[in-house]
Amino acid sequence: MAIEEVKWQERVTPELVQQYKRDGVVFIDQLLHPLWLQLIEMGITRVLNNSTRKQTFFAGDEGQFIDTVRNWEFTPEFQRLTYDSPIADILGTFIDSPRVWLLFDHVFVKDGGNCRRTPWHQDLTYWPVAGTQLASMWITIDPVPQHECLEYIAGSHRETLYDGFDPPRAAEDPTLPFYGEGFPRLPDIEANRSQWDIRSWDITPGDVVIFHPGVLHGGGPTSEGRRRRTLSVRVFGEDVVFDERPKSRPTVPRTPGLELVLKPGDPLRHPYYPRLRPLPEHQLQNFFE
Ligand SMILES: O=C(O)CCC(=O)C(=O)O
Repeated sequence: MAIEEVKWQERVTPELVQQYKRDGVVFIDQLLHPLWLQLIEMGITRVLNNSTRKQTFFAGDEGQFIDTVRNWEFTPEFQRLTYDSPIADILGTFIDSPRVWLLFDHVFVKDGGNCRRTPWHQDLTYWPVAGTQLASMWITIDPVPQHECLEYIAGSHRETLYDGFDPPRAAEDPTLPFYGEGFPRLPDIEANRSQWDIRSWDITPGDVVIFHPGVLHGGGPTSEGRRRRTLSVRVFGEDVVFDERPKSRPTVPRTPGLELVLKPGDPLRHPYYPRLRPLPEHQLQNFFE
């Protein structure tokens, strides 16, 4: 008998979808089957061994904080995950879009000693996109106690979009701007935590956090002896369009040539963004025929 998939349709209720729209973030326990976590672990291992696109934050610190984006093209485990698992269906339900495209995959690893907090930021600032149908699923394959969990500010996706933090200068000041133009500078949230509606959870592998890229989030430090390996799967739906960002820095991930094909306001359709739902024709072949 085949192993049973998690019945995600019973867990993703209309109330939860409403909560996502209001808060921009929801936590769902044990939504992903352990077999998908195995696939993610294999994918992260391949990425760490192969990717040349790694960025290290806080250079010189004892702990390592690596982030690497868009490894999907050469990570078959991530392809199988995004085509075969219910992740795209779940995110499609939250963004209310029958068609779902992958914006990109994003791996974060904190390892080898104390690792600082990820600075507060909104992902949307770094991406050349606009629209409402956007969501990321943050998946950890290592347990994360609440005091080391990523933190989210409920409702902030409906407020100001700030400039990003600047990864190479994050140790100096985590509010130093990424572009330095076009957006207001990040507020010092750490200095005034009580003024913000901060959410976080104790996380066991299999639990997920689904969040809107306009939500302010940060945190997730790791202490001595702990390792945190996470994958964020970022998707978008039908109303998302190409949008401009200040020219002072490239957007994330780098997409050379995109602006030669798309102008601001054009639907975000490009080979950079594979469609996950409905499944593309080449994924529908019957391998048993
Ligand atoms: O895992 C982290 O430390 C950062 C995650 C994050 O910022 C994201 O998924 O957008």
